[in-house]
Amino acid sequence: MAELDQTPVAGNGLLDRRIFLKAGVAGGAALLTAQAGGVEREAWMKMPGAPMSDNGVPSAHEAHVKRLAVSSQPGTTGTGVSRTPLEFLDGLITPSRLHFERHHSGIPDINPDEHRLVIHGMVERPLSFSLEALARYPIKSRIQFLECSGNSGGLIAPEPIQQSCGVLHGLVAASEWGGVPLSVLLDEAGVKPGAKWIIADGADAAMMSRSVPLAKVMDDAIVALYQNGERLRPGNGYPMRLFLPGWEGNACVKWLRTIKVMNQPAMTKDETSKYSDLNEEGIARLFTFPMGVKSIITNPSHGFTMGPAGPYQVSGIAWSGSGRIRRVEVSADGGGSWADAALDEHVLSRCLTRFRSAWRWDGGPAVIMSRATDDAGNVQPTRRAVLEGRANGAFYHYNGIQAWAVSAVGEVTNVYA
Ligand SMILES: Nc1nc2c(c(=O)[nH]1)N[C@H]1C(S)=C(S)[C@@H](COP(=O)(O)O)O[C@H]1N2
Ligand SMILES: [Mo]
Repeated sequence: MAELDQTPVAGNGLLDRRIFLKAGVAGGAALLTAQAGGVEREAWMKMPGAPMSDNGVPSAHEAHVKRLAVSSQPGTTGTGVSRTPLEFLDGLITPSRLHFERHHSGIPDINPDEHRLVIHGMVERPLSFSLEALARYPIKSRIQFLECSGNSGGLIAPEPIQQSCGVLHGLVAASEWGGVPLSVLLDEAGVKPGAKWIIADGADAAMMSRSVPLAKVMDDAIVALYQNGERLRPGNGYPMRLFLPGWEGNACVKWLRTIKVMNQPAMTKDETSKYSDLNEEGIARLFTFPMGVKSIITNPSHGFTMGPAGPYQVSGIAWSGSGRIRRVEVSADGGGSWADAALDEHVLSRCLTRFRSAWRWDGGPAVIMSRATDDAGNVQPTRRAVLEGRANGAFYHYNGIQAWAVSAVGEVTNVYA
């Protein structure tokens, strides 16, 4: 094993991120004590294994890795959320089965042969597309995040809520989204002069509808048909959804049914009574579209129990609705000092970026935090800065720095630092 320089680079034991370029920092392996002659054959090597299957499922030993805090409002079938279990995941892509869900009136059972996407309003030629017709257009695919504007809203509570990372922050996920650029479809319909917005409607009972500026639509919006290489899952909008890279999840209308081209926003219920941010004077800021720069340490996080004092990997995700993550810093002394984390190889625009730091935990109390900066220069704010000037109870678009406390017995909890 290579000799590692484990001189701290920031307070309370943060080590150089370059340690990840070298092997064996955590030293978790057990020494092989088996006698010469090798390892025993395990029971599962002594009989043929299980057959193939139509659909892959995770190992039964990983059954605890599932969507979290799945809840519907009383008296409804599917008005609520399920959350991505961030603390059990690594890498940047969220498995489709664990992608969070947010439905305002459950998942419609759509027959793809009967479903149509209609483009109308201020266009020369109103058009109607079947799924089959849409799927023949050139598909553009990108790996990008989707985040609900209500994500992390629990962090406005006066006292830190003791819940897992996924329960607190799991309304975010990243997928490879594949679909037809909406600009291609609108060009075909012929947008009339003076048009400035579109109104997107969903085919669910809630009739989710949102106004989106035409500039964004023509820039990079897609009608997504594919998620991680397969057709969308019903809960994520099958057979088609609007996907707006980096913009709040709510505007990414699922089960997309109509696009109306307009010269002004529609001021729908979903963008006035909800998803707008109230300031302390009681004035709502309309349309907070791009999601702010943000990062979360997922491991260790609330509910973890540390092992013995020694070297640990601190890992998490960072993202920004404005572009790429340029930098993530990690602190182990409650923000007193910071050191750059290593970023995984794939640093994509408007995507989750995995970061890792090496930390020598000395076995004493510590507060670990992460702070992201994007390539537009936006720096993730403190919790205090996010809450300043906000109305009481305004919880949308929370992107404050998350702190986890590690106690002297190694228990990890949610704290405000
Ligand atoms: N038609 C429709 N679209 C919708 C919603 C909905 O309830 N109905 N929920 C919105 C919200 S609030 C979010 S955060 C995202 C969630 O997408 P997901 O369920 O695929 O994670 O879809 C958005 N699009
Ligand atoms: Mo949302």
